[in-house]
Amino acid sequence: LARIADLRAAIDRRDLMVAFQPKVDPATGAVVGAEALARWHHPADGMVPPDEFIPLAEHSGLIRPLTLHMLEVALRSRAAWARTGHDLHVAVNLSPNGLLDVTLPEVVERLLAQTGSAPASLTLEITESSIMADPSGSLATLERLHALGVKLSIDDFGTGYSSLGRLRRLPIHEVKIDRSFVQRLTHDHRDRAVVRSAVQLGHALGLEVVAEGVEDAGALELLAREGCDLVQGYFVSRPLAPDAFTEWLTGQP
Ligand code: G
Ligand code: G
Ligand code: NA
Ligand code: MN
Repeated sequence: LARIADLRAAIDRRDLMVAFQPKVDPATGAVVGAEALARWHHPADGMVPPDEFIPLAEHSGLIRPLTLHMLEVALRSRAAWARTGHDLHVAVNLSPNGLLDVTLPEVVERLLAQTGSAPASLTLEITESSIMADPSGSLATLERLHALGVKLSIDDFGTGYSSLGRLRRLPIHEVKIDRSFVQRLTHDHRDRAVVRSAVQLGHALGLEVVAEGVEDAGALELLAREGCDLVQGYFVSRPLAPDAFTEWLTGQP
């Protein structure tokens, strides 16, 4: 309970930090976007991992203010990068019950206007399992977000059990191949087969395909060869604090 109060205070005081991890084109190395990841530095206990505080936020009614904070910081940061000539998109994660919040599309629309952001410069990452949790409820929200021009991405793709038929009917722009298939790509021919068919399936459905968890040069090279559109992972860069991310961007071609 003390943790919940501390998390609420951190969100209210805008103390929740955002780390950014770049998404790059594996064929050219060009930086195309960045994913915003929440970071919480607890005043007494130090860094609390998101795997702990995101579920806590979900169960204590704090996920909505947390998500709004992430959206606001992500969009403001994106605007600042654009002013220095780096016109990237920014991705924010939605929690499983985020899609059940019927006010989300209005809130997103307002934040886009306030930060002067084009809707297509925002990607919302949604896990496969959260869509399956309430297919009809989440579809309505997804369609309204899609109508705004915001891009939708299926995160952790391949770990859920969404049918291909359902995937085809969702108003999504991107699938993000789960890192469990990408991390050992160079060593495991089965993972390579999974990644190859995920890229082909995504493209056949007109989607962009992103691979996360790229940890070595071999994986990057294979993904480029398979025609994967974007890659993300420690080999390119770890998630970086905002200042470090800006500095990293400056060093890019
Ligand atoms: O890289 P990292 O350790 O930050 O992320 C751990 C998990 O927490 C991932 O599943 C990631 O999607 C999730 N996560 C990180 N930031 C956010 C956030 O702002 N909102 C939600 N819903 N999940 C997040
Ligand atoms: O997809 P999701 O939002 O769950 O992924 C974000 C998580 O993945 C974050 O915890 C981030 O720190 C982590 N991550 C990012 N790149 C890599 C990587 O190359 N390897 C591993 N193991 N984790 C990564
Ligand atoms: Na994500
Ligand atoms: Mn993921």
